[in-house]
Amino acid sequence: MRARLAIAISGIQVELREIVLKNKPDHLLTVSPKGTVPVLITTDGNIIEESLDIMVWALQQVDPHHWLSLDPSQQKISTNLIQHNDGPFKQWLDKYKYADRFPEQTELYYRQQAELTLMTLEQKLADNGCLISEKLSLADIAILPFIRQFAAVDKAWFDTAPYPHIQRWLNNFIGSALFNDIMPKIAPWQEADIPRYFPNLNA
Ligand SMILES: N[C@@H](CCC(=O)N[C@@H](CS)C(=O)NCC(=O)O)C(=O)O
Repeated sequence: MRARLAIAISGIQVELREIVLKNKPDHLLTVSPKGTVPVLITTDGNIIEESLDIMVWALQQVDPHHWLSLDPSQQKISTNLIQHNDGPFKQWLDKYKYADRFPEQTELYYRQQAELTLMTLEQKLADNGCLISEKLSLADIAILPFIRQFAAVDKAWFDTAPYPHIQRWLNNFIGSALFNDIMPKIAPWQEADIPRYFPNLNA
Protein backbone atom coordinates (compact mmCIF):
# COMPACT_ATOMS: atom_id res chain seq x y z
CA MET A 1 0.00 0.00 0.00
CA ARG A 2 2.72 2.50 0.87
CA ALA A 3 4.62 1.78 -2.34
CA ARG A 4 1.44 2.39 -4.30
CA LEU A 5 0.83 5.62 -2.41
CA ALA A 6 4.23 7.01 -3.32
CA ILE A 7 3.97 5.87 -6.93
CA ALA A 8 0.48 7.35 -7.22
CA ILE A 9 1.53 10.73 -5.83
CA SER A 10 4.60 10.81 -8.07
CA GLY A 11 2.47 9.97 -11.10
CA ILE A 12 5.23 7.72 -12.41
CA GLN A 13 3.58 5.06 -14.50
CA VAL A 14 4.42 1.45 -13.70
CA GLU A 15 3.06 -1.79 -15.06
CA LEU A 16 1.09 -3.34 -12.22
CA ARG A 17 1.02 -7.09 -11.69
CA GLU A 18 -1.27 -8.03 -8.86
CA ILE A 19 -0.34 -11.36 -7.32
CA VAL A 20 -1.99 -13.85 -5.00
CA LEU A 21 0.47 -14.64 -2.20
CA LYS A 22 -0.70 -18.28 -2.08
CA ASN A 23 0.07 -18.68 -5.78
CA LYS A 24 3.17 -16.64 -6.57
CA PRO A 25 4.07 -16.47 -10.25
CA ASP A 26 7.42 -18.07 -11.17
CA HIS A 27 8.57 -14.75 -12.60
CA LEU A 28 8.22 -13.06 -9.20
CA LEU A 29 10.32 -15.73 -7.51
CA THR A 30 12.90 -15.56 -10.27
CA VAL A 31 13.43 -11.82 -9.95
CA SER A 32 13.01 -11.79 -6.15
CA PRO A 33 13.49 -15.18 -4.50
CA LYS A 34 12.44 -13.88 -1.06
CA GLY A 35 8.89 -13.86 -2.44
CA THR A 36 7.48 -10.81 -0.71
CA VAL A 37 5.61 -7.98 -2.35
CA PRO A 38 6.02 -5.34 -3.52
CA VAL A 39 8.83 -5.79 -6.04
CA LEU A 40 9.62 -3.15 -8.63
CA ILE A 41 11.71 -3.69 -11.75
CA THR A 42 13.06 -0.43 -13.14
CA THR A 43 13.42 0.18 -16.85
CA ASP A 44 17.17 -0.35 -16.53
CA GLY A 45 16.58 -3.73 -14.88
CA ASN A 46 17.24 -2.94 -11.22
CA ILE A 47 15.15 -4.92 -8.76
CA ILE A 48 13.79 -2.98 -5.77
CA GLU A 49 12.38 -5.40 -3.22
CA GLU A 50 11.47 -3.24 -0.24
CA SER A 51 8.39 -1.04 -0.16
CA LEU A 52 10.27 1.79 1.55
CA ASP A 53 12.95 1.73 -1.16
CA ILE A 54 10.21 1.84 -3.81
CA MET A 55 8.73 4.90 -2.10
CA VAL A 56 12.07 6.67 -2.13
CA TRP A 57 12.73 5.60 -5.75
CA ALA A 58 9.45 7.21 -6.86
CA LEU A 59 9.73 10.35 -4.73
CA GLN A 60 13.33 11.02 -5.68
CA GLN A 61 12.09 11.41 -9.24
CA VAL A 62 8.85 13.32 -8.60
CA ASP A 63 7.93 14.60 -5.15
CA PRO A 64 5.05 17.03 -5.67
CA HIS A 65 4.24 17.44 -1.97
CA HIS A 66 7.85 17.47 -0.78
CA TRP A 67 7.50 14.32 1.30
CA LEU A 68 11.26 13.89 1.19
CA SER A 69 12.09 17.52 2.04
CA LEU A 70 13.20 17.36 5.65
CA ASP A 71 15.91 19.18 7.52
CA PRO A 72 18.60 16.99 9.10
CA SER A 73 16.98 16.80 12.54
CA GLN A 74 13.58 15.97 11.02
CA GLN A 75 15.29 13.40 8.81
CA LYS A 76 16.72 11.65 11.84
CA ILE A 77 13.34 11.52 13.59
CA SER A 78 11.69 10.30 10.39
CA THR A 79 14.23 7.50 9.91
CA ASN A 80 13.90 6.43 13.54
CA LEU A 81 10.11 6.36 13.40
CA ILE A 82 10.07 4.33 10.20
CA GLN A 83 12.70 1.88 11.46
CA HIS A 84 10.80 1.39 14.68
CA ASN A 85 7.57 0.89 12.75
CA ASP A 86 9.07 -1.63 10.34
CA GLY A 87 10.84 -3.47 13.16
CA PRO A 88 9.38 -3.83 16.66
CA PHE A 89 5.97 -2.28 15.96
CA LYS A 90 5.28 -4.50 12.95
CA GLN A 91 6.19 -7.58 15.00
CA TRP A 92 3.74 -6.66 17.78
CA LEU A 93 1.13 -5.74 15.20
CA ASP A 94 1.40 -9.14 13.51
CA LYS A 95 1.02 -10.87 16.87
CA TYR A 96 -1.97 -8.68 17.75
CA LYS A 97 -3.57 -9.39 14.36
CA TYR A 98 -3.01 -13.12 14.58
CA ALA A 99 -3.04 -13.58 18.37
CA ASP A 100 -4.48 -17.09 18.05
CA ARG A 101 -1.25 -18.15 16.31
CA PHE A 102 0.86 -16.83 19.20
CA PRO A 103 -0.87 -18.35 22.25
CA GLU A 104 2.10 -17.70 24.57
CA GLN A 105 0.55 -14.27 25.31
CA THR A 106 -2.93 -12.78 25.09
CA GLU A 107 -4.26 -10.51 22.37
CA LEU A 108 -4.47 -7.78 25.00
CA TYR A 109 -0.78 -8.16 25.81
CA TYR A 110 0.18 -7.84 22.13
CA ARG A 111 -2.08 -4.82 21.73
CA GLN A 112 -0.54 -3.15 24.75
CA GLN A 113 2.97 -3.71 23.40
CA ALA A 114 1.92 -2.13 20.10
CA GLU A 115 0.28 0.71 22.00
CA LEU A 116 3.66 1.80 23.36
CA THR A 117 4.38 2.90 19.80
CA LEU A 118 0.97 4.50 19.43
CA MET A 119 1.68 6.64 22.48
CA THR A 120 4.82 8.00 20.81
CA LEU A 121 2.95 8.68 17.57
CA GLU A 122 0.07 10.33 19.44
CA GLN A 123 2.50 12.74 21.08
CA LYS A 124 4.19 13.58 17.76
CA LEU A 125 0.82 14.22 16.14
CA ALA A 126 -0.29 16.35 19.09
CA ASP A 127 2.90 18.41 18.84
CA ASN A 128 3.16 18.76 15.07
CA GLY A 129 -0.15 17.94 13.36
CA CYS A 130 1.54 15.25 11.29
CA LEU A 131 4.39 13.06 12.49
CA ILE A 132 7.30 15.31 11.55
CA SER A 133 5.78 18.70 10.84
CA GLU A 134 2.41 20.29 10.13
CA LYS A 135 2.23 18.49 6.79
CA LEU A 136 2.45 14.92 5.61
CA SER A 137 5.86 13.49 4.80
CA LEU A 138 7.43 10.14 4.06
CA ALA A 139 7.09 8.90 7.66
CA ASP A 140 3.34 9.53 7.73
CA ILE A 141 2.78 7.70 4.47
CA ALA A 142 5.15 4.88 5.41
CA ILE A 143 3.51 4.31 8.80
CA LEU A 144 -0.19 5.07 8.23
CA PRO A 145 -1.00 1.77 6.45
CA PHE A 146 0.23 -0.14 9.51
CA ILE A 147 -1.84 1.97 11.90
CA ARG A 148 -4.82 1.29 9.68
CA GLN A 149 -4.18 -2.42 10.17
CA PHE A 150 -3.83 -1.92 13.92
CA ALA A 151 -7.12 -0.01 14.06
CA ALA A 152 -8.93 -2.67 12.05
CA VAL A 153 -8.18 -5.51 14.49
CA ASP A 154 -10.76 -4.14 16.94
CA LYS A 155 -12.31 -1.07 15.38
CA ALA A 156 -14.90 -0.59 18.15
CA TRP A 157 -12.14 -0.47 20.76
CA PHE A 158 -9.86 1.70 18.60
CA ASP A 159 -12.55 4.31 17.99
CA THR A 160 -12.89 4.93 21.72
CA ALA A 161 -9.20 4.49 22.64
CA PRO A 162 -7.35 7.54 24.00
CA TYR A 163 -5.63 8.44 20.73
CA PRO A 164 -7.60 11.40 19.33
CA HIS A 165 -4.74 12.64 17.18
CA ILE A 166 -4.10 9.24 15.67
CA GLN A 167 -7.83 8.84 15.01
CA ARG A 168 -7.92 12.22 13.22
CA TRP A 169 -4.72 11.47 11.26
CA LEU A 170 -5.96 8.02 10.19
CA ASN A 171 -9.47 9.22 9.32
CA ASN A 172 -8.08 12.04 7.19
CA PHE A 173 -5.87 9.56 5.39
CA ILE A 174 -8.66 7.05 4.79
CA GLY A 175 -10.91 9.83 3.54
CA SER A 176 -8.29 11.24 1.17
CA ALA A 177 -8.49 11.05 -2.60
CA LEU A 178 -4.99 9.57 -2.64
CA PHE A 179 -5.96 6.64 -0.43
CA ASN A 180 -9.08 5.97 -2.47
CA ASP A 181 -7.08 6.14 -5.71
CA ILE A 182 -4.85 3.27 -4.68
CA MET A 183 -7.59 1.02 -3.34
CA PRO A 184 -9.33 -0.45 -6.40
CA LYS A 185 -9.32 -4.24 -6.43
CA ILE A 186 -7.26 -5.54 -9.30
CA ALA A 187 -7.51 -9.02 -10.77
CA PRO A 188 -4.39 -11.17 -10.33
CA TRP A 189 -1.87 -10.99 -13.14
CA GLN A 190 -1.66 -13.83 -15.63
CA GLU A 191 1.01 -14.51 -18.21
CA ALA A 192 -1.38 -13.86 -21.11
CA ASP A 193 -2.59 -10.48 -19.80
CA ILE A 194 -2.08 -7.26 -21.65
CA PRO A 195 -0.17 -4.87 -19.39
CA ARG A 196 -2.14 -2.81 -16.86
CA TYR A 197 -0.65 0.46 -15.78
CA PHE A 198 -0.76 2.19 -12.43
CA PRO A 199 -1.72 4.83 -11.33
CA ASN A 200 -3.71 5.36 -14.53
CA LEU A 201 -5.51 2.03 -14.41
CA ASN A 202 -8.17 3.20 -16.83
CA ALA A 203 -5.92 5.10 -19.21
N1 LIG B 1 9.96 -5.51 4.00
C1 LIG B 1 9.01 -5.82 3.02
C2 LIG B 1 7.91 -6.65 3.62
C3 LIG B 1 6.88 -6.92 2.63
C4 LIG B 1 5.94 -8.01 3.05
O1 LIG B 1 6.11 -8.67 4.08
N2 LIG B 1 4.92 -8.22 2.23
C5 LIG B 1 3.98 -9.28 2.48
C6 LIG B 1 2.63 -8.87 1.98
S1 LIG B 1 2.08 -7.34 2.66
C7 LIG B 1 4.40 -10.49 1.70
O2 LIG B 1 4.79 -10.35 0.56
N3 LIG B 1 4.39 -11.67 2.30
C8 LIG B 1 4.83 -12.85 1.63
C9 LIG B 1 3.92 -14.00 1.83
O3 LIG B 1 2.92 -13.87 2.53
O4 LIG B 1 4.19 -15.05 1.22
C10 LIG B 1 8.49 -4.55 2.38
O5 LIG B 1 7.91 -3.70 3.06
O6 LIG B 1 8.67 -4.42 1.18
